[in-house]
Amino acid sequence: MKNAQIARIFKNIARILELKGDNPFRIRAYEKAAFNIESLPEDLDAILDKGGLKKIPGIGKDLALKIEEIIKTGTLKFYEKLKREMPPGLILMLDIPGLGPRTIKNIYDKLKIDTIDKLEAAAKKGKLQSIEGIKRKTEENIIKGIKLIKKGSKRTLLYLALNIAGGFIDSLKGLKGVRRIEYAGSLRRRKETVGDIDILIESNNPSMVMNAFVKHPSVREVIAKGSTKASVLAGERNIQIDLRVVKNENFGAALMYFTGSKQFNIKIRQLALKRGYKINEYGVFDEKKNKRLCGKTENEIFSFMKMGYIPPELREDRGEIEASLRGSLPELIGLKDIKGDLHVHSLYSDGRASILEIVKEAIKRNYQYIAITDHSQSLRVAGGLQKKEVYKKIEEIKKLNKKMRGIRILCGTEADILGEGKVDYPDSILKEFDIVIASIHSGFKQSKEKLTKRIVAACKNKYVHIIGHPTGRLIGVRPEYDIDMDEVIKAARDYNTALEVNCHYQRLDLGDINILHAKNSGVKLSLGTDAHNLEQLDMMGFGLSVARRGWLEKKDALNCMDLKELIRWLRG
Ligand code: DGT
Ligand code: CA
Ligand code: CA
Ligand code: ZN
Repeated sequence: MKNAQIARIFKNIARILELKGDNPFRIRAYEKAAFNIESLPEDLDAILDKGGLKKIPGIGKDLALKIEEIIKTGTLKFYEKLKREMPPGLILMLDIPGLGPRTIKNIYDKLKIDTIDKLEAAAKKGKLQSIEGIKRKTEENIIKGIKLIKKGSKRTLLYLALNIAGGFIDSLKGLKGVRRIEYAGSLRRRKETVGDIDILIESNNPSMVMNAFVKHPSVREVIAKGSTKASVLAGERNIQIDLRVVKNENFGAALMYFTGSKQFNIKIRQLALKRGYKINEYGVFDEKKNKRLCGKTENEIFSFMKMGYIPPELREDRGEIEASLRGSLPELIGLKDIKGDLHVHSLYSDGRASILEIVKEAIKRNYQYIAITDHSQSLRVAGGLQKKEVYKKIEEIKKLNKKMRGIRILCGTEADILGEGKVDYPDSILKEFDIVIASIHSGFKQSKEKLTKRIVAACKNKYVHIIGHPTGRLIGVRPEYDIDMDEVIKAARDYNTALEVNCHYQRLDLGDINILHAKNSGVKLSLGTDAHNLEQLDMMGFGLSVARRGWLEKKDALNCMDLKELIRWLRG
């Protein structure tokens, strides 16, 4: 039994429990276990033999016993029983945006609809309206959502791909004879979604590497296996992984070639050709003299081309080659530049951690400040704070600030932008916060004009510092809402309001191109994890990836200011 299959069973259990309306913590435990198992560099069989199951993060006694049962019997009684209670089509329906488990169950109970195709047909005929809470508009959204998942399912979110790829890297890097190992392709460029995973290895024993690769516990199918190239399908999503093994002297050239992007490669080659050289995946060549000039490292190639080193995140042919030739590449923002997280939810609203717990994590990360930005009064489903609770929170933070050394807690809110562009607290309360994010959480389907007006109005509000997740997209699940980004950027610039780079792996909002556009217009960006629990504070890394792809520099981001400077900006 492969790890990938066991992960799939846990994932499915989580989904069935979701349909049954089970305890959210229990559901989350199964999801987390599945996620961790997928990236394990070692077979669960082997771990079981060593008695190490419970050492896997997220695996307690109960789950360890379940893993053991699956390995020993090939199945899990608990899962088989659950499956009999729920048709497989319903589980797939959970992926449809805006369609919750309760409604899915209702549709099934009342209309006997148990596949996505049947659901689509019924929505088209207007038959779902017999279900409570479903209107014509809901049906249209369901149809749109089905289209989106049918199209979007081919690409994988960056964080999932990194998790799977990390498991392979961990197990392969320990092999004798593996000298270097790197991600290539869109994963190395940290694109928000990847089509497939590319891995490059330097080794003088390719056949040994190939054998270990196809035997990795996450592999579900071997598509091709040659002497230096192999492709497999891996993990619960069956994502393709391409592996190439090259020699030391070719590594740099191969890494550059397989990192791409394709457009970047084409331009670099053209540039070389103009100068009388040829670049391919083996190196740089002088064709006339029939001589190889370099290619051991990427640096060698960039210097040969008289260019500065171009970070992988920039290699999209968006002007980086020209900038590099001119010596004017941006100095990209990095983790070391981040002085604090500006979007975190606590127990006060729908977060899972107390302010003190969050602050301790912030200290571990060497932050100078952390903004606790809970939801506002109208967002009752997410525990939005009523007036009285706001004052209680202000008091708690005041006390903590007196007690804690080396960190400043900013009392903030993520306030809703209401229907007409008003912010969800009166000025008398807004002015009490150190920091105010304003976000849209309702009316996604309004006209472009109306949505744009709402955000522009929020930018104008003198108490609003940041517009949260400005486009509202959920990658592969919900498209951006229809707004005029040029107008929003202009308003942000004119009223000195920052736009957020929401670091949540499913949002990454703004995305790379909008970040670049905002930066070039002189708008400040603010990185916030939108963390709802402690582990999500690590999502800063994803936000940094997308920020780097958007050419963001230290000077462009609020969170790179030190505390004094930030406070001055917030008050100014
Ligand atoms: P993906 O997988 O769709 O997210 O995007 P990539 O960029 O990872 O594309 P992939 O996996 O097809 O190929 C990896 C790299 O190999 C790509 O970024 C550049 C290079 N490459 C692949 N095919 C070609 C090609 O036809 N011409 C050139 N110049 N480079 C290519
Ligand atoms: Ca790829
Ligand atoms: Ca590939
Ligand atoms: Zn939000």
